[in-house]
Amino acid sequence: MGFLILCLATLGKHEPKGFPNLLLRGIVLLSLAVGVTSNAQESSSSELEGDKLSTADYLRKVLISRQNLVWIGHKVPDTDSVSGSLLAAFIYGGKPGTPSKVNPETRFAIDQCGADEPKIIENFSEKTVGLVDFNQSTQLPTGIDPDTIVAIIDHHAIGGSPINIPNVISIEIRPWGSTATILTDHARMFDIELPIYLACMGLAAVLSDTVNLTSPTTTEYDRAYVQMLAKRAGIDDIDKFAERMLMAKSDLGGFSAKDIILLDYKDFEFGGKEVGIGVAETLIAQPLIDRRYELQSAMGEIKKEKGIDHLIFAIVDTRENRSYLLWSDDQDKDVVISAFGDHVVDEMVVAEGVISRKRQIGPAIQRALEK
Ligand SMILES: [Mn+2]
Repeated sequence: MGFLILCLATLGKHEPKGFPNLLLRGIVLLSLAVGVTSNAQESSSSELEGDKLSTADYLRKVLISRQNLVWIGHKVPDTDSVSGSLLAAFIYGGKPGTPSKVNPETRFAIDQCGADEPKIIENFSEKTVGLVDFNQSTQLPTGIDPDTIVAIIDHHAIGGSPINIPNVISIEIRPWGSTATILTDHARMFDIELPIYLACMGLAAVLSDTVNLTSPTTTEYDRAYVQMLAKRAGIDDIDKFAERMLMAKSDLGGFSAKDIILLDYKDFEFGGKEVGIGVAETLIAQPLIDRRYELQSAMGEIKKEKGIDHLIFAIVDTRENRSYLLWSDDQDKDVVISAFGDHVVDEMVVAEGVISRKRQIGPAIQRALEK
């Protein structure tokens, strides 16, 4: 049984011209391929003597032959998870899908890009599944048997409750700004030219996840691929495209408080506690701030329904670069204050410079709960 670790030292030849020589610094790029029966599509030793096999080559080799492969993102979809599933299916075969209805921002991107509406997939029986944009069991769409998962392509921390997968599978996690950036890199490694609509969806995903390249999660790779994708998509004014997308996301007037909390929501496990974190990234925070008491009471209801230990909601003001943290009871208030300090204004903690759930809000809450 072979045990093959592929480090992408060969990636260098694929770097764009003038790409900073940051090559693979801090990139977790590791594909483990172990010849367990279900995954035994290993190269024979003679095949290994030719061109060096990159992670993406290996993934492609393993995945392209999969029957009934579907690509799916986290339970509550966002633009990156939807675009990630479209990109992965295009590169690796299989079908794209979303576990539930797409959010207003993704809808905007689909319309702008002229993409096909991704199908909602709820029945995963007889399917093999590739996961994009998450690795936590708390975010696994209902009905996916971990035994059927064949790959994970992601840019999130392994965190407190990674999916318990019985088989050894291919996992590609890079600390980049979006899953779409990673998949765009894969496409380029294979010299696959993305169709215009898909370059446009990829662009929307990078811009969404990195808040137009301003989030602390942004890397040079995200910047470089944004330029490349925008060129391919024929989008000259990237800032304007990002702004219109963020505006589409900001328009939450027609949503109930409960919907707003659950629109961009993720469950986590920190310090043995079940923790829900909802965020609303917005360019116009005031209407949401005005609804804070309504939001707080909806949070109390959701917390009870889900039976979770903590529920935190953040109004993320991407224009002013700050977040307003909300809670629904004293217990959660203590967590927020311990995580973000005691700058309490109108029953909210205002956290200056905090805009990323992944890099800032989640880790701060995790630290507070694991103290
Ligand atoms: Mn993402």
